[in-house]
Amino acid sequence: MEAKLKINVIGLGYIGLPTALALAEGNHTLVGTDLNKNLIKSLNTKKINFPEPGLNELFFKAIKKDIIFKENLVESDVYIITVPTPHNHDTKEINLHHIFQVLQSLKNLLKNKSLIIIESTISPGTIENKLVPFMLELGLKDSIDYVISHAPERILPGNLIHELYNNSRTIGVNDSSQIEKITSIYSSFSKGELIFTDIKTAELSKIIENTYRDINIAFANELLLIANELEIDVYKAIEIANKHPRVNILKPGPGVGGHCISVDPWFLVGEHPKLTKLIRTARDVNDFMPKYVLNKIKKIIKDRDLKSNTKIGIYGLSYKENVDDFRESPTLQLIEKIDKKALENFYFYDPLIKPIITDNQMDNIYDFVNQSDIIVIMVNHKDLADHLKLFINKIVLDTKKVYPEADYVL
Ligand code: SAJ
Repeated sequence: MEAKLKINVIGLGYIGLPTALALAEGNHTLVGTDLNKNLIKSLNTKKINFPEPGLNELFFKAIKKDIIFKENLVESDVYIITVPTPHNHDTKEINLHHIFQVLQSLKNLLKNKSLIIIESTISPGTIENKLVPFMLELGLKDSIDYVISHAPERILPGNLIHELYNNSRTIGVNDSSQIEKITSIYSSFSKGELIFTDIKTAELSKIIENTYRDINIAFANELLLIANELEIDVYKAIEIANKHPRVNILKPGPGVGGHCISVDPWFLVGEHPKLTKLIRTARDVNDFMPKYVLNKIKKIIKDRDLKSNTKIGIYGLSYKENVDDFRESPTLQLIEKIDKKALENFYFYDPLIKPIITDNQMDNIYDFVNQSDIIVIMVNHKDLADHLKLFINKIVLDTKKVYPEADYVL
């Protein structure tokens, strides 16, 4: 039987929490840490605070296995770091602040070759050029006081549990003596293949997965712009093209949001500006889409000779369907582009987003629809299908191609 390890998962967000829960189901002893007091309180009173199919069941299984949730780090054999790595909006550089903070707090807990696994997305070269030197300044030597590995997550919000258990995983580690231990950790729940490589290759592979998707979505979006100019249905053209055995064009839409696909490619652009023409252009195409939605709204108002104070209801604030995450969402990008004065004519509704994140955000779909002359569908939440009948006498712009009765598609 494999050795039982004590594992501290640090950062209990979309990735950290499910990972800690899945690990707790296996043979290891689990502590989940987050500096958000309210989150820890809620977990300790057996409440999960984000909607994800299957997560609740997993949570209660982990509780039975005595998982502990705490605000502080706990001395362990393994530390798995799953804190956010946002990017700086102006310079596009990665912001490692949260990781540095965790490493600093780990200083007095690390013993002979404690294993640190970074699951957070980091740009290629981060461990070698930034984290190892940071640890050295703290007086900690790589491969003596600790060993570091990079095991980027690969899970899709909305299908998180299935992908957590079934996706293959990339694991970057430069010290091969750690492979057995890391295998015992991830194979305790993952049915996917564990692909070991060096750290820098693992860092790059994660970024290019999301960059690949960004470029492909940008292609679909550019096709939409072309087809609209040609006055043909882009969805039909894509459907036909996709019959080719080696063509699989993605779906155009109102833009790309989320903390992954709309962020990670910038790390490459920021660090290799001369080599990333295609990647940069794809980002620009996707970033243009919310503005294109806004232009379309203006055109509808003009073509229909509507008043300048026509009320516009935007359905959807999250970055995609059935998640409550609104980071970098196309709707938030659109809001940034609306003139301050015109903003008072816009209303926003999202059944999954309870905190107030913008002006004129409504929490009742009936009031929202009543207030609006034009409704713009930005996100295809499951809730939408139940309420489409309310839109019947409204002018509807559908950016997701989900409402056959819509007056306009993007
Ligand atoms: N989108 C389109 N058209 C499409 C597909 C997506 O416009 O055909 C938009 C979505 O509406 C959304 C954005 O792109 O705004 C991103 O959504 P997504 O579902 O494609 O991906 P994420 O950001 O939820 O998760 C991604 C995944 N990466 C890849 O598929 C390569 C996931 O596997 C990663 O684990 C995750 O990023 C991450 O954490 O890096």
